[in-house]
Amino acid sequence: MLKKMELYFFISLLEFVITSEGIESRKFKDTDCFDVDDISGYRGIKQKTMNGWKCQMWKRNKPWQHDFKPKKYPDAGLTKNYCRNPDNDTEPWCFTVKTSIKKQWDYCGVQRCEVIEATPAPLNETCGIPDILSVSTRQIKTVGQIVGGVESVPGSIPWQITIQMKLDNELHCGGSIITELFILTAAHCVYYDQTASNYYIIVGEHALDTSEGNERRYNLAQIILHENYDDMTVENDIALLKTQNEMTFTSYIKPICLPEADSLPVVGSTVTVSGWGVTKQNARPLSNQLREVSIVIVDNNKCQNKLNSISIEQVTNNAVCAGIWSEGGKDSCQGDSGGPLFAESSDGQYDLIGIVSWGIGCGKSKKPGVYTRVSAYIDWIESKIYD
Ligand code: 4AZ
Repeated sequence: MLKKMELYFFISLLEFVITSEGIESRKFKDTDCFDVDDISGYRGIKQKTMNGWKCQMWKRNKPWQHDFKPKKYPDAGLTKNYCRNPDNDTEPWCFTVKTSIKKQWDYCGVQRCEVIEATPAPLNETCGIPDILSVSTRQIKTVGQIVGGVESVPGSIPWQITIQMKLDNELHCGGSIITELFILTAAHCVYYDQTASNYYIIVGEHALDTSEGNERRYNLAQIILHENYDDMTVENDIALLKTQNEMTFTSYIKPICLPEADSLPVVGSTVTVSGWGVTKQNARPLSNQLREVSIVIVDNNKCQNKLNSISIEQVTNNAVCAGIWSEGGKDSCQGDSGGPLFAESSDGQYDLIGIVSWGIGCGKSKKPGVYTRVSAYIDWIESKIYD
């Protein structure tokens, strides 16, 4: 007779699930749910409570001091900030990072294995947490010689991808992983050739000319351009790429979180932009290694006033400008387009703030780079992903 765990494994291999609408094919991991007969056995990667609040790291005492430490409960799977059940409660739970409410913890709403529903994997379920850390804390990394940047630690920006054209196998643009099937990039990267089969992407990449063993290549099934992309003014410079196969996440391949819809990046806050673009304006070749640079969010009105009168491309309220206003010297440049502008949020996860879009030259004083503001397009992204 099959033992229980073996039975679940067997069922998950079949990739079928019974719902009220009958039997549907659906890929799910056996860790998507918890087993009522092994109440503390959930080892999935949900890291939010049922209200959507992020979980506190188990080994930390901030914001809440507690006794459920990995050392004290070595068999409870208290890894990172994953929902767990070390005290044999009725279902997995976690302490929350929310300090504005009295409740220090809450249930995560993990489903029981028998009643799992056939819904697509939600956005932001687990995202924006690299396994591999950057050399120094990104917020304070303001020096270095991308333009004016530094080489990234391989794997420390696991959402960064390259878009290549099959015609020449050359790097064409950057992009960011947001789910197992979707990449977010700039519309101008794929506007001139909208045939999905002419492109492929590489994930887990660092040095373009070296096979380091972490890279994977995926073909594209679909290119979804924003309907209102304007190639003259470069407004709504956003596109989704759907891969033919689900990407397998590893330490080198992970999605980034999307910011809260309609949130505005804080003027003066530090953000990071990364890519294999040129390190000087009009200076080929591209960078062989992935590079990154820390820059600062510029006031949108100030940016519009400065750039809109001297450029056909237009900064709108759906864009965000970033750079080092007076000095210049740090910027994205040719080849970085489509790539991520990202920032660590208060809960320690990285959010995709912007998409490299355009600029007047690179690294010039008072000419910050212009990025598509991702928070302005959350509804659009969700409508396409859950289509
Ligand atoms: C480009 O040509 C490009 N400084 C991208 C970003 C910026 C400039 C140029 C921003 O792809």
